[in-house]
Amino acid sequence: FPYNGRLGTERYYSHGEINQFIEDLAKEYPRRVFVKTVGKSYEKRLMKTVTITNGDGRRNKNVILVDGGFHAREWISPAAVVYLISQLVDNLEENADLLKDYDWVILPVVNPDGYEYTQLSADTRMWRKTRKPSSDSCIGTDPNRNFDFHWNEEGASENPCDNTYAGSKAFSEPEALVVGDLIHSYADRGKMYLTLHSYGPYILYPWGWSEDLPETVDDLHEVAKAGYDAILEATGTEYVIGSSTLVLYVAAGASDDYAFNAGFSISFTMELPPGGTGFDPPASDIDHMVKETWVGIAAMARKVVTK
Ligand code: ING
Ligand code: ZN
Repeated sequence: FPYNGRLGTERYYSHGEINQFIEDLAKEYPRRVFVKTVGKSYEKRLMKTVTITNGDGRRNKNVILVDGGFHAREWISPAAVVYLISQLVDNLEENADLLKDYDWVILPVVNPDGYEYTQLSADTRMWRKTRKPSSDSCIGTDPNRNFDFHWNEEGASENPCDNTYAGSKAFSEPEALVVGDLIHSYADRGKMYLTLHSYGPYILYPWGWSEDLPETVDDLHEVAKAGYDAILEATGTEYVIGSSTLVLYVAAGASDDYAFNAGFSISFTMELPPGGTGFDPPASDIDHMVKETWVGIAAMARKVVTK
């Protein structure tokens, strides 16, 4: 496959390839696509957002914030984010409604050190956390337990060797802090926050820190249901919708709770379906999985922009 400025769905890509892809898009569409380096991982990889607009030059539109790759082994997440970026950029007319009053700000790989580590060998393939040493003998913190909202209260571990280690303090991990800062910088105009994980299939909304449901649970459910319906119709995959605590387990310090509390009135963790043994869908599954995910995300965004 000669490189045409797009990443296909035939394989998974490295963090460097994904960064190059968004840089190339910004060069190709200098009025519509903007790349910004928003931080560095512990191992000094550059964390870049891509902002996709319709190019009308209007400032301070509403924002839909999307990220992927929190957890190293969940490779289908960055793959789905890459596909979403291509869809928004290449199908401007079809998606005009999604960009008219909204800019999309996207961070494809939140945990690049972990993501690269899982690409090293079969032995490291199932790594979940970041890569900063957290004690003499153990490495990594769960970035999705490291946010400064009810941090470390429930469903997180204080043992640095555990997969859900919350960190030495809230935002001890540079990667989580980058996402926290992004959430804050868009909080006043942020409408939807979407973070892609695997595996489910679930569309999860707050709260994750307690069994309580937000007062606006009906709004959250309505938007999630739009994604559920669209995916069920397109492929037959049936997602489960609900609060993370009630569908899965209580887990404080996650990014969706943080974004919701900061002002994103719609905030979801989307857990894509399993593949392979769970976290490792074969490359031949990427194409249908990322297309299905885009159908759901587009339907949810459509619900948000017409609200
Ligand atoms: N699942 C999420 C996790 O971080 C989650 C589930 C999402 C819990 C949001 C709490 C809040 O454990 C995966 N697969 O990472
Ligand atoms: Zn995850």
